[in-house]
Amino acid sequence: MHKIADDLKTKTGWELIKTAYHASDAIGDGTRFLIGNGYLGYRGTFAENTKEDYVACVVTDTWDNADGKWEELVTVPNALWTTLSVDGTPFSVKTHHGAFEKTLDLKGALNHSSVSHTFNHGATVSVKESKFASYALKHVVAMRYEVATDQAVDIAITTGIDSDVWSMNGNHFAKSDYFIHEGDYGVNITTTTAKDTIIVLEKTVWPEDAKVDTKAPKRKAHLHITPDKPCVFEKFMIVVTSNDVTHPLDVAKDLYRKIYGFEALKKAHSAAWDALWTMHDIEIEGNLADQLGVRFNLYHALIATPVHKALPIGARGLSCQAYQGAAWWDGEIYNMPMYLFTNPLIAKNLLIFRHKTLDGARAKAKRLGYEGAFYPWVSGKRGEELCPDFFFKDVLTGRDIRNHFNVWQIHVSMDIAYAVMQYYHATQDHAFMEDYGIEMLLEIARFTASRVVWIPHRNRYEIHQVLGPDVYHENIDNNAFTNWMARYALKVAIDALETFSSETIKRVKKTIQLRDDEITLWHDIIDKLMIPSPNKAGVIEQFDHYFDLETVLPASKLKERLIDEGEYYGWPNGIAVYTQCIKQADVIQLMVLFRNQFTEATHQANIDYYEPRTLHFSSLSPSTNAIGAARANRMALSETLFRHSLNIDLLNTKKSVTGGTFIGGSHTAANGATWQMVMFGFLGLTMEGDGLVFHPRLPQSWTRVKTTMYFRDQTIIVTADKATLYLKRRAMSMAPISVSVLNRNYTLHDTLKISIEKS
Ligand code: IFM
Repeated sequence: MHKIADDLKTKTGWELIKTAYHASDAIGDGTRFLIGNGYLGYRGTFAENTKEDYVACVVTDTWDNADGKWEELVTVPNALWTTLSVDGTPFSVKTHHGAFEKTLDLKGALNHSSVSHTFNHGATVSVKESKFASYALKHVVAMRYEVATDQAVDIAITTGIDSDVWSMNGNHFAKSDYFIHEGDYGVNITTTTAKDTIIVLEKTVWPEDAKVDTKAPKRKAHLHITPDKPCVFEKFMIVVTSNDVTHPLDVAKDLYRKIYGFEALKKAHSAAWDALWTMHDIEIEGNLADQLGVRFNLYHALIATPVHKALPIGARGLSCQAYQGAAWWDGEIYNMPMYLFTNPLIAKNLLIFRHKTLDGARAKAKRLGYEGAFYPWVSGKRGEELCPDFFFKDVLTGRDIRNHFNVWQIHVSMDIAYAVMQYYHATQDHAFMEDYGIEMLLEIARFTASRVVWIPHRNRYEIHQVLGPDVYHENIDNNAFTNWMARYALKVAIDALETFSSETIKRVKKTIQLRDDEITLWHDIIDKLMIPSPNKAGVIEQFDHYFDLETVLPASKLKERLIDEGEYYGWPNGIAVYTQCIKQADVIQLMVLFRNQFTEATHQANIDYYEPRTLHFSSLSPSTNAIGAARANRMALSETLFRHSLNIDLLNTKKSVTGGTFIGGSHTAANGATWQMVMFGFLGLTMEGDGLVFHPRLPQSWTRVKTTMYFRDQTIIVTADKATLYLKRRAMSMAPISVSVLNRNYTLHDTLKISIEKS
């Protein structure tokens, strides 16, 4: 057993094992041991738990606004709720945890827990729970509940549907009616503002000799168990909504009929996960903790990703309602890259969601006096801005703070243009561009052009009053990241106009009524937009006058200035505002996106400058800096930040509740960026022209890393150790791929074995 933390272990890097129960870990463990399938997420709680223990089953595409302020995904009634009593005494993990083990099986995407207790009369009774959110039948969560004993005892199992759910912002059940279906119960819900129908139906499989009282939605079964006759009880929770199908009740009943048992369902689930791991696994030799950390993060990235529909990956995935299950720039910049190179259909889905929400982005631009598509900072289902004007509270005065994420954080539109081009580059999917991509690029360029300002005395365009990725500094001008991205967005729009067939372009131009004078303006902005470039020391200034701000080094020292632990560090008067301390990667973010356009020396100058000034308070930050540091050949720093990022959810290093508000849950950007840290950071992967570039620099302890990637319809197995990079193509009949490794060019026909040893 390899120790990960005091009470966390792994055997093979495929499982996370927790060996002690602590009541205070309820929130963290609910997230750590989460099960999910991109349709729903079921927190890693115990069957007996209730809303006080943060039990939740969060379902995609159920946005509803119950309190008039926050639109969020709904947490549905818990149909797995089950309690046990032994000879009349309630058995609870909270009080009876003699021998305890909780495991997240990453390979099979299941969680197990086992708890045992010796009662006063001498009997030792153990309860084993296994659960999975079926990847094969996305509407089903399955549970196997086993009670074993070393002496004969009478037990009572109570089970039912617990509708008293944990919901962050109001009660979403405007109406909820119980119904009986073949001796089991279901609940038919109508949500508050969306008026969606949600059906939750239980299916119970009792042991043959159970005496079941079927009168109430919470039913009790009495059993006599002996050492050679444990009780095995199975329960299934079926969830279907009117956003999935027209007749959710019929579909739920149909699924009820199709479920035969835990093992049969598990077989199909395991097969689906085997296929997922074939596409996404990264095998690491030499460091078992890193291996576990990488797989744990990939697992959480996968369970957060809807594949059944074009929907976003929420910033907290399906682990809770925090961050509203909405689309943030995280989706394009942190989650999508992995899918680009493993399963581009998912990347396409994420982008189609952005196309579906173009009208919302157009409406936002218009409302604020701009043109084109200004995507929401926090996007709802129709592209409506969900980010409220008042996000944080000033804890010293109790007053709301007007943050401007929803009006000044304009880079989200350009990030989407970047993602469209990354997708196109990786796939050459012309049809996607013709149907969706070009229109998005042109509308984003249009917005960009309407957002720049012409400064006659400087003879240039500038971009004023923005926030870059570092959210602490608001109302800044010429943010390097934003200006670069703006020029990029205009360039790719012009490229699209020049490269796609005139017929397509004519059609799209007509659809969006794009005028030629607009295109002329785009050319002019590309030529004359202020682009912050490296100073003499090679450092790019994050925004105008950033270098004049106070230097506080290391950034962590800033904390000493807090009057109250809960103070917000940013705009307008937070302790970071007049300093160079930043919340998260900003210039480094830019350099990571365009990593091959900067020399190693420039990467070094900037990582050396900015990383010590970065607080890494955003879960997005360590991963980006880890990649930047690897590009800069600052490998020790890169490794530290890599592990910092890996551990965010694994060791639950972030606050779960702040000022009484739940902000816990999985950090899907960090989960998704794990793939990037290995591939873009340690293997130095980028796309260039029609080929791939590698610049491998493995962590000290790694002896080998192996993964499978996908590029332009071809599957490539990538293996690297300290001496060799080994590439093998699966589809030999296709055109060879050009590859550059450590600045030397090769052609990949069948296999390539390249020495990467330092000379
Ligand atoms: O998108 C991020 C942002 O960059 C920092 N705060 C949290 C958001 C959601 O993850």
